[in-house]
Amino acid sequence: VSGEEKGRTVRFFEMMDGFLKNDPVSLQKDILDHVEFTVARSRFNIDDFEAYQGMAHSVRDRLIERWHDTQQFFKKKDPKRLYYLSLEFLMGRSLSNSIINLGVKDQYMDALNQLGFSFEILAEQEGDAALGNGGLARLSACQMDSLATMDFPAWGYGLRYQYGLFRQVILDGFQHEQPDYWLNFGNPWEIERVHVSYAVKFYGTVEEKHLNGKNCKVWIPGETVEAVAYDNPIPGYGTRNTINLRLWAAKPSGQYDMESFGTGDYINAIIDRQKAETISSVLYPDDRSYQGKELRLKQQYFFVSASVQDIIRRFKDSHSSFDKFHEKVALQLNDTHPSLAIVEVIRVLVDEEHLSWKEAWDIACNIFSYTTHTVVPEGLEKIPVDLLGSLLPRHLQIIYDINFSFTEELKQRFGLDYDRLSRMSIIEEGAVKNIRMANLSIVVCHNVNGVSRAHLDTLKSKVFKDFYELWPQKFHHKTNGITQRRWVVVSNPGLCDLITKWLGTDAWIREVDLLLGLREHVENKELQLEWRTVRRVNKIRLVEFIEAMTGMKVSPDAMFDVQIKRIHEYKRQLLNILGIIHRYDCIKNMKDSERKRVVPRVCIIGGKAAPGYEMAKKIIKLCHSVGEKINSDPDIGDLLKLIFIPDYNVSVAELVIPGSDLSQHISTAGHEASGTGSMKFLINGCLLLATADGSTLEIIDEIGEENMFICGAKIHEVAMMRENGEAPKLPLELVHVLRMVRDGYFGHEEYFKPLCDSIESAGDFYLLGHDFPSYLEAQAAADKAFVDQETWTKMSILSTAGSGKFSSDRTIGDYAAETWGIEPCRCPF
Ligand code: NBG
Repeated sequence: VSGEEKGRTVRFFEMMDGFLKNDPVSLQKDILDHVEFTVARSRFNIDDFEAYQGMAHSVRDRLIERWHDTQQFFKKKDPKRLYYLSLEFLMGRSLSNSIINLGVKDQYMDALNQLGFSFEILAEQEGDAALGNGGLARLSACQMDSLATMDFPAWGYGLRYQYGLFRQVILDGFQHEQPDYWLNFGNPWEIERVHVSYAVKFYGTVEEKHLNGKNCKVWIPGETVEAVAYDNPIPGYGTRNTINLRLWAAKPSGQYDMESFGTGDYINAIIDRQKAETISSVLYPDDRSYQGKELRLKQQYFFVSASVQDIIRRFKDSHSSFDKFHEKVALQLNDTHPSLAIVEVIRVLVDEEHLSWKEAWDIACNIFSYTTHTVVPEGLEKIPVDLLGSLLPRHLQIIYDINFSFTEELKQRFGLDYDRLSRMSIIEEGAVKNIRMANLSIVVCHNVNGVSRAHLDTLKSKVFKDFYELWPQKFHHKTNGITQRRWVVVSNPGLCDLITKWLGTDAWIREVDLLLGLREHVENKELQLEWRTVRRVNKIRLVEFIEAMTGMKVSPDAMFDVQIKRIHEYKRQLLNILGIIHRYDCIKNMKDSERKRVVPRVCIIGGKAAPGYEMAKKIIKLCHSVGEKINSDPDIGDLLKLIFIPDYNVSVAELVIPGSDLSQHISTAGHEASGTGSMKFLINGCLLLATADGSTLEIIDEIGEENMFICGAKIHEVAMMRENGEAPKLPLELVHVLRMVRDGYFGHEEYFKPLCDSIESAGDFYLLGHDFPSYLEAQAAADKAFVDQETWTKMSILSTAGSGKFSSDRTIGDYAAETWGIEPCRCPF
């Protein structure tokens, strides 16, 4: 099947430096060679995009070299490997990150300067790889960076969607979705592996056969699709290790059905086969519900089947039995989306490798672990039994077998407690029978984790209560983290240099706890001044970006108050906007003397709404309508501005975060499993205005509540209010603000009515009414702190200093030691 790890090794381990030289002259030659021969443009007439392509291909060569060295080394050492399965990876751009991690940034800068190109302009040519929706997808990208940097023998597996997350275009304040055909101009960061491909089967029937003295199940598929590998090298920082993210693309199978080709309808037969490609064509743009869609299920199985075949093939290359499989392989499920991998492993081991059920079961229970990102039971993924049975008939049998043994175990343990049995069963009975993918995952996985401490509490007490009672030892939390390489070194070079200068070392880029050392200098006036200067430069960069995107000029003297994330009712962008209306209204009613004391604000909101999520789309429109009113009000001037940044993505975040003063993370307590945006702001020295939810609670522990602006009901209070079912009386300020919206102060009163209703007459599920006063207080406290720039700067320095815990290096270190049992395997040269 594969040639990638076969063939002769040509004295690999004796070569110290690799083939490629990294001095500026060699780099120039490589860039120009690629422009001429890879991009096929004349080197005498190169535009920025072609120069970017030439440069990207030269970087790619260096990545490939290290990739080869790393894979050869892993193969020789044969360590236990981690396979990270995720249907989503939000990688963003690769150019800057790659040259930084490869340690060749300065050399490239010199090379480009001599060629007369600006690195910044070339970097701007690259589009984002947006093969994911939101937090879950960016988390997997950060974790890949840490896995590589920490030398872990790991692979990522996912899908190579042809259309990534839609582009958000705003017309008259409304969100429109445009397809992101991101591969249009080629993708220099991937390597197509035509020789690494696997047949993935669908539909058909299962037959009983008697083979080699045993009864076997044989799956006769009705359709076969080919999965072709595309490898995306992920370079570690400060190491030669470069690991792999292997993404699968669907292609028509090489096996021809002579029947249909024989009937004379040659064209239609080909068109039919071509449909296979649709499996990997498009990413589902909803970050929460995927229920009951056949194509989605096909995507899940397609990627899982190819990955499992690949993993087993790699293992068999160097092992003749499965005795050591669990010592060599750990599989991590990023949410339940890849959970069919469990069933696929059992199927392959039993039906194709002829292990006994018991052997296959033991292996599965040893190798799989599962991360959940969900906070409410309704958010858990379910697949209709009929759908799964028709698409994957053999897998349905296996799921029933697993469920049978599991329910027997439950009966032994709890007796005939039918309520419990029906709650915990993998099969949900009802008008439509469903498979509960989370239950399947918990039953098999040896380790189930939430993504923050508070999230684990919710899992234990609510979402997986029954399972926690049964297997308390399975449940853990691994607080999320983000990579300081992308989120400081790449995106905030000014701050990066400043930190390195004051710590006297750049070692914090690998050992982030060293940031604590900044605390010693927090009172130092020189540091404070330099800190402010760096932040000011970033703000000016953001001002220019805002002008380019929206045509609005804003003042860098104002406080930049930012909320960027997916638009969701629970994330409460609505609370933010209503707070802005309140601020606007207050300013309008102030006397001139009072206005002098107002801290000017630029409020920035950005994020995408799932295409079918009406309320979220209304929130976007409200933001625009309110913005139009405020921004064009001459009476307000620079005291208040509201900007919506369209098409929020990783690259936009890289620009906005370093230039923000204040950022908002104001989910209704108990609804954000973790939240990782807050961590990116924190490490960049932006202060947080937040509710006590998800990871915020742990940020409070690290930097102290006095360095943040905390508001809103606590998790247990939310639970109590919900239980009591009483709709709290709305505060007068909020009633007034809602009246303005209802009365058409911002136009579109009919369109906005459901937003007002959700608070005033539909029970205010997200408790905007309850939290509004304390939210305003937290905002007032932020204003007050901002006036005293010295205090603000100290809070900012302490935020960065205390952010170490929230590095994905820490998270990955914890997973490696506590869940996966893997060790670093560092390429020696
Ligand atoms: C998100 C949660 C966040 C969490 C990230 C990463 C999805 C589906 N879920 O709270 O909402 O930080 O996952 O764990 O993206």
